[in-house]
Amino acid sequence: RRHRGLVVFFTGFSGSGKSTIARGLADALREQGDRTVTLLDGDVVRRELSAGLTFSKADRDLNVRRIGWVAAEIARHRGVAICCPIAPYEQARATAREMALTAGAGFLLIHVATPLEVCEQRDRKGLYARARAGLLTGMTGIDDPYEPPTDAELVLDTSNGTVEDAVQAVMHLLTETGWV
Ligand code: GGZ
Repeated sequence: RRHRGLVVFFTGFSGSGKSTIARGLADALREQGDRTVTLLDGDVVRRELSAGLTFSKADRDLNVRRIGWVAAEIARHRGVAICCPIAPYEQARATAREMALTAGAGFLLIHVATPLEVCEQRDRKGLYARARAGLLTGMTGIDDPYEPPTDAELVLDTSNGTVEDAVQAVMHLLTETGWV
C-alpha cells in the first residue's frame, strides 16, 4: 500500500473542521517526506476548478465529481490527494470512491461529524446566521440536506478534542492500514 496512491476524502458540515484537519494531515504527511501530497482545498477548488457553480444539488454533485476525478488522477500517479468538500450526497461520494479505486488507488472516507450546533456556534463566515435570518437559502444542515455516510473509514468530531488529536487519529488509521 505504501507504493499505491491514496485519496483521503473528508466530508462534513461547513465549520466542522474538515479543512483544518486536512491541512494538518497534509503537513504531517509531508513531514514524513516520502509521499507527494496534494491538498484540494475547498475554497481553492470552488475558485479554480468549479468557478461558476452554485450550491444546487446538480452543481454540488458536479463539484464533488470534479474533485473526485482530480484526486483519482493524482492517486493514479501514486500521490496522496486530500479533499475536503461538504459532499452532502451519498451517491456523489460513492462516485468519488469508485473513481479512486478504478485508478488503482486507495480511498478513505472520513466523516467529520461535528454536530451542527457546534458548527453553527463557530459560524466563522456568518453563513449560518444569514441562513437562519432567511438571507441565504440552501445552506447545508439548515434548509439543505446532508446525508451522513454509512461507509466512512473513520468518524471524527472536533467539538471535544483538538485539531491535533483529529490529525493524529487520521495518521493512526493510515499507519494501521499500511498506507504510510
Ligand atoms: C453550504 C455554503 C453555502 C451553502 C456557501 N451551503 O465554511 P465554508 O463556507 O468555507 O465552507 C462552505 C463551502 C462549501 O462548499 P463545498 O464546495 O465544500 O460544498 S459542496 O461539497 O456541497 O459542493 C461554506 C460555503 O462554501 N457555502 N454557500 N448554501 N456551504
